[in-house]
Amino acid sequence: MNNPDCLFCGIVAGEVPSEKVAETDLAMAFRDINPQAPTHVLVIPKRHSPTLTELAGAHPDAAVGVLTLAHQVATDEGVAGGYRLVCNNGARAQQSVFHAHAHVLGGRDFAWPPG
Ligand code: DGP
Repeated sequence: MNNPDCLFCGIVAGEVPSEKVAETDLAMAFRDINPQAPTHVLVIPKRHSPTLTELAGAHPDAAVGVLTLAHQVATDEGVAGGYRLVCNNGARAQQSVFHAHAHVLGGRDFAWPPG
């Protein structure tokens, strides 16, 4: 479940400090270290999977757990009326931490298309 070489597994284990905002049995949410909006929270599965593709294939319950907690975070942060959920899936999509995660971004207007 835990990958000793993974930064976000270290956050799940409490070995790496983070500003946790919520958790369930399947997922954990904490503030991004480099926020891109007034609300910028990362939602991750507690179980290690490098990408959302692999998580959804191997552990769909955990993928649903990430989505469910993301909406709960948006509600708790007061941005549920309009927020962006970003999943950078793979290096070509600029994923930089290879433990699956979703970004919950809110509190400002967003442009489309994304860069
Ligand atoms: P991505 O590019 O989609 O893989 O996003 C990874 C995000 O993780 C990025 O927005 C910055 C954030 N991040 C990286 N290291 C840390 C850390 O140690 N703590 C926290 N809270 N966030 C981190």
